[in-house]
Amino acid sequence: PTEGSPLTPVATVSRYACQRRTTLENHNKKFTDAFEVLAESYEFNNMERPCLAFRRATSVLKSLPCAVRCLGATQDLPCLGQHTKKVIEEVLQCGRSFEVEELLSDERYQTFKLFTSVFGVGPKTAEKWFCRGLRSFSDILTDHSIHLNRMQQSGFLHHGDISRAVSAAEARSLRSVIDGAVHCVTPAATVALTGGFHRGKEFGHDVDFIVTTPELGEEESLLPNVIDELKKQGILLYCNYQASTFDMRKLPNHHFEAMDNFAKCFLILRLESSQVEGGLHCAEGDIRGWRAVRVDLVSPPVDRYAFALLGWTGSRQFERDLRRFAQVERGMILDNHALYDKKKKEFLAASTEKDIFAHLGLEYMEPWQRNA
Ligand code: DGT
Ligand code: MG
Repeated sequence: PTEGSPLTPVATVSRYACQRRTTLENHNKKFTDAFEVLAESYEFNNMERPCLAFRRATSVLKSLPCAVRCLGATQDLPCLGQHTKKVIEEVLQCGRSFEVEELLSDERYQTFKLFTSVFGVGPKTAEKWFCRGLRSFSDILTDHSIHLNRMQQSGFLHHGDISRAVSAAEARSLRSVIDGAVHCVTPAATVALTGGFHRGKEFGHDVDFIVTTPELGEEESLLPNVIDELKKQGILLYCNYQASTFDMRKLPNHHFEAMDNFAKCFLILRLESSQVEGGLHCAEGDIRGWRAVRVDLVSPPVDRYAFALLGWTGSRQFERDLRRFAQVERGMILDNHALYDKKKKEFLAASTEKDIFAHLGLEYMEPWQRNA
């Protein structure tokens, strides 16, 4: 039998992304690209369940070691419902899905896609603008009854640059920029690259870092000082700093969509072309000599470092399933701050990511295997 035929015995695929090693090599891109459009469209319509169903299905197909070549090959796979199978069948037969094609040319989908590409604009704002009959950036920017917050103003100002992907070379260069600024203000502090680049991605929409201090409590002044330093260097184009609201007595929250309570800042930085090996990944920026890049810094207390690292490394689907696994299979609550055992009524401490996998009774997975 050929690869992917229903006669080939396949090892059972777990319902949880945290039990599937998923690298960046996706053999089922033609299906997962279609699913992504559907998931996004449901997200734009505030329909969480079907949105998550398509995200889960995407993640299952991404984990497979080979391409799905017939519908029969999907029969033992978890998380694939009728709707997803119908799309797979269409793609197998016609090379495309008509439902997806229709969405891609749908005015509502296109407008939401455009509006949510702006930093600071989510589906709710996009909906508000769409309902007012706005369809383009110029519609928004010339409508004086629309109030843009500071984040959205910067989002529009730098849209050309920050809507372009950040390359791994640019992420490396930003790492030395952040390293420099952090060590200038706190020599003992540590900087770790996290998010998609930590999982080995070649491109990302931003660059994420975790910074902390070896001395508990010293992290409190870290980000404000780093921000001052970046300002002094003249490379801070936008900054939204959120002080910590972390309360260690509080139980963790298994809802992934809630952001964590660590001190963090969402930045737009100016990256010089001369600092990037091979130049910028942004043609306009290369001519100009610099580009704007989105950077997130999060600064947990050192005793929560492992939880923060695990939570910020992603992928989002990996994180959702890690929390769901903890809750459903282990009776534990996991978030970016802590792990709590509900039966024993106790917090489980961890100083490395491996400790957390071990508490959960999961085999350890390297960041590059978490591309669910
Ligand atoms: P990208 O798009 O190339 O930047 O891809 P990622 O994986 O770096 O995604 P990003 O930067 O949006 O988020 C990095 C990680 O941060 C993500 O994998 C999990 C965490 N994170 C981001 N947003 C949220 C959120 O709303 N809630 C929670 N709990 N974690 C989040
Ligand atoms: Mg990222």
